Amino acid sequence: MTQKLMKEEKLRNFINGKWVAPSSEKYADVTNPANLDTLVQVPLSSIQDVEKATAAAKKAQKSWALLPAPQRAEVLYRVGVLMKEKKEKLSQLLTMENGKVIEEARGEVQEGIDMAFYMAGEGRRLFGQTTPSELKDKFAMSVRAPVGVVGIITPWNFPIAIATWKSFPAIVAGNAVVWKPATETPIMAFELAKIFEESGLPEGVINVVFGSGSTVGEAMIEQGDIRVISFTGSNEVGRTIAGKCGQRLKKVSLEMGGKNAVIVMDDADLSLAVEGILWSAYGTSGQRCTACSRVMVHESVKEQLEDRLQNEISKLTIGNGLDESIKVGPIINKSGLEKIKSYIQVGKEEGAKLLAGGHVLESGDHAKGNYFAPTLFTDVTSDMRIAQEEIFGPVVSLIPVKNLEEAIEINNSVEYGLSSSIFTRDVNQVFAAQRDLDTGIVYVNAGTTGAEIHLPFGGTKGTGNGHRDSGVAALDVFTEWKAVYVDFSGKLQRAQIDVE
Ligand code: UN1
Repeated sequence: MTQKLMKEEKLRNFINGKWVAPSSEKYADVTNPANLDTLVQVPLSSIQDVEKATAAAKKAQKSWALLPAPQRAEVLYRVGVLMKEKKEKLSQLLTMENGKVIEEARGEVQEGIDMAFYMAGEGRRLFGQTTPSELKDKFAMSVRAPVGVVGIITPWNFPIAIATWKSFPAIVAGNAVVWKPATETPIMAFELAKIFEESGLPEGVINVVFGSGSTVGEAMIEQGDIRVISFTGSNEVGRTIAGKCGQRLKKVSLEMGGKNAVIVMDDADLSLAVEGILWSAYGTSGQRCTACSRVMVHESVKEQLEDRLQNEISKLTIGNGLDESIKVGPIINKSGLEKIKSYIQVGKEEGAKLLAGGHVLESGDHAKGNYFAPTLFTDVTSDMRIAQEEIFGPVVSLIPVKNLEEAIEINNSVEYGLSSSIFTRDVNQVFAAQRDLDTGIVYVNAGTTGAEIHLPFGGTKGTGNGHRDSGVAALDVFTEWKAVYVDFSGKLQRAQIDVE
């Protein structure tokens, strides 16, 4: 099926501007989760490939950083134009390798295009600061300096958008990149690398090494010349990376899980709330860090909300996302499916009431892929595991609450703090909620998904370690602040001492 869109059967690493086979000569199959067809083979690279990529990046970075930032930005601008030209092809390939429905795939590619143009603009800003000196005839400023070689590790659930959130700010700031994409979704990385090549980006500025986290990811952390690791993925892997980077005093930016909630107050526009919940809970089959998996509903509208959600869930079409009429695509792989299934059992044992779904879809066309029925539990209490742990699938837990205070307390009781939302028409509740919800992203009268690329993306507590992807905040990950003092007095002035 990919034949129409790409001719390669085996992908290659992209190192120093060349397409090269992994030195291990090992490959794994990449499977379309909608029908289990094999799409391509992805290299399982070895440590040597990471070493080569790092050396190439180190060599390329110096002259790349000397190129004026507006010129670096022009390359990114061309990347954006090329992505725009190839948007439909990229979107179709994305649906094939990841499973998300075509409308969402187009949205994700658009996120990458937006990021290219946004970061291209940043090449003419990269603002520093001037600060008055305490001494006469002395000028003081803070400028952003590139870190050098940076390592990025990207997940399968947003294989192109998240890659752009990390690589574009890195590049515009004058860094060179070693990039390990997820082995489940290497096609987006391959296509983006081709676009970089076509855009005229000098060789070695971006290097793509495909392979496993335990070999390629670990080797990246081991490389002394890689000064930053930016990772999006699971909490468990993120904690391991943080530990290893901490040992080596390597800067690390982590973006991990979520247990995101929608709050529905008694004065909410219920139709809007239902739409918001459906879109953010079952879109991407719940496989977003931002996906809604809890709904705190005011007890006075609980039954109405349950009925409406049940009714709408029954209308959701589930299948191969290339078909424009499909609303919910497959789960990425069998182990994802098993994990979701196990949480259904947990929810039942904990005493939650199942209102919809709760099973794998195995008949007809669904038998060929990894499909899970959109699921709704109700009468959930906040202490249940299904209300605390990230499931990463289309499973929502309704938790009845008495007031906003209780809803906020429950929202904040989980280990994560990525995204939250409130549906209400009361302006006082809006402002109280945006202040008190302990998450990096808060929505009012919208679901928990749909972050825009020019705002900071990330969360509090177990979601990350205080850094942010995208937005201008991303530059903080990929630059060092340098304080520069220029003394034009012609004499040696001693700070703190020669102050009159
Ligand atoms: C993710 O799930 O890791 O806000 C990224 C959103 C998307 C990005 C999600 N723009 O849902």
